[in-house]
Amino acid sequence: MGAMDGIRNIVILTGAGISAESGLRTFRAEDGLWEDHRVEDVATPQAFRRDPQLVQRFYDARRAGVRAARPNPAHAALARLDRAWPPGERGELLIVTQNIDDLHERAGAARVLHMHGEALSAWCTACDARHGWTDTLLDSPPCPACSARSLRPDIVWFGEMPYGMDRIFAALARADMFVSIGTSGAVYPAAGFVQQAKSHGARTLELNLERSQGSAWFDESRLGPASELVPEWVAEMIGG
Ligand code: BJW
Repeated sequence: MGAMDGIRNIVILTGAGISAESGLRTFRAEDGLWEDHRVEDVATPQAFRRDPQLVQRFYDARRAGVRAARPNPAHAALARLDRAWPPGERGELLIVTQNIDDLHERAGAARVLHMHGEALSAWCTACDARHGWTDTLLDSPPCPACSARSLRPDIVWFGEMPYGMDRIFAALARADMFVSIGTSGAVYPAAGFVQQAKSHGARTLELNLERSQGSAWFDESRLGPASELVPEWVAEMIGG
């Protein structure tokens, strides 16, 4: 019996490392985003209240970076797996991404949940509507739904509740396999997913450039660039 036999339900967690080879900077590397910015100056609700222009400029730049980036072979491989793993036949599959880029979707993946929000979305704190957004938010444009000038980046900052937690925990409880790709394991609740999945009996695999903080929780760690490791793993799952 092969190592992948008996696996039906898969949960995949992705982080900044999967988009690094698309030219998007990670957070905690020496040349990472937090080298130029203190987390508490740009990624907290307090920062947004204190200096909205600084935060809007930071996310305007991120939005432009996301639009200029292209999916890499790791995103493409996960999209292949998504297509080759139909719910009725093979099992459930969910790509939970901490990334705010849309590279999974642009590679063709459908079952993607953005737990930390999306760069190309704006959220109106007056009427709670969300709008696809590609331009600047710096000049306080009016909300297309209610006209209030209350749009903020649709991003989950520190201290805020990540999106989709009920759906994620339900998927982790049913998972036969949990795979973590390109994340340092520094930020909760995502960093705790491996333990959740493991406690429900899932096999756990990490694909990362270096060992993550939660590395000891994984049954297996494969170290290297996502653009190589992810296509290799997907080929093991579905062939080709
Ligand atoms: C490669 C590679 C290549 C490079 N190939 N690999 C204990 C329990 C629960 C919560 C807390 C807790 N202690 C503190 C908290 C609160 C806090 C937290 O976790 N703080 C920590 C600092 C300790 N968490 C929160 O506030 C969260 N909300 C919350 O907890 O609500 C309450 C709650 C509790 C319990 C259940 C449910 C809810 C919200 C967190 C919001 C995070 N937001 C950010 C910024 C916004 C998005 C954005 O601007 O883009 O999200 S922070 C930033 O870190 C971003 C990322 O999504 C996130 C994770 O980073 P990631 O992706 O791991 O990147 P890096 O750079 O750290 O790592 C990259 C990895 O890739 C490295 O390992 C490289 O080696 C590797 N790599 N190149 C493969 N080519």
